[in-house]
Amino acid sequence: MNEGLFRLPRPERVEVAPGAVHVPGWLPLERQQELVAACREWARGPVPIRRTELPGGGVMSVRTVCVGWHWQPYRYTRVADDVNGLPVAQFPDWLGELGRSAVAAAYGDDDAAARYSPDTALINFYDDSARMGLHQDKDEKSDAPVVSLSIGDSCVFRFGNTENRGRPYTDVELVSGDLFVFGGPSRFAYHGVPKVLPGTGEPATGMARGRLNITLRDTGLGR
Ligand code: MD3
Ligand code: FE
Repeated sequence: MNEGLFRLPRPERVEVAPGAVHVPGWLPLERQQELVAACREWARGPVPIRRTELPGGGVMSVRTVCVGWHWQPYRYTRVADDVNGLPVAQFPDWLGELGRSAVAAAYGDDDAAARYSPDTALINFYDDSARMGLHQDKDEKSDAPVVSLSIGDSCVFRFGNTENRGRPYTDVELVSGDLFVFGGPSRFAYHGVPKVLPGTGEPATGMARGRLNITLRDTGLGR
């Protein structure tokens, strides 16, 4: 049904839970292309993109590179002592500006946007089989919102509750160009990516395959 004939309309802004706002198609194609190019550079170094090793001996299926601060389970450092011992790339001013526009678009609150000052970006690359289990992000010492930008293949994003990994949760399809902001009561909710939908991306973004997710955060660790 509906295949190749129509595209269902996507709403402008959906508040999935208090403080959790999905803005479909927020990033124009040119902005997606710029981000893909920037992420490609960061993926080369100074700290190359890699699968993060977990303290329990596991290895994450997504590949991650960080900017501003380096995340390792379960803390942020300036130097990637779990990879090659080098300091991560600087967090550029333009990325903070992008974060402020994102908060303004999601919340329609110019004061919240002006106050938003992320100091780190975590960039995750998903191949066809990569996933992220349900988890909370609580290594940041700030309750500032997390801004998430998706590029490339679509995925199923699972947004849960703040209590546990179980129900209730809501599954949302995240498409290339989508923005999601998680603040307020949603900042410490469980969330994950149960699957990527291979081949759904538009190669013109610069992503021939796979999915890229960029999250902007304030570590609360200072400059
Ligand atoms: C809700 N990344 O890097 S982005 C992560 O698509 C992470 O790569 C997923 O979860 C990804 O930690 C999901 C959406 C997201 C990111 C951070 C959140 C949702 C969040 C923090 C708090 C609540
Ligand atoms: Fe997360």
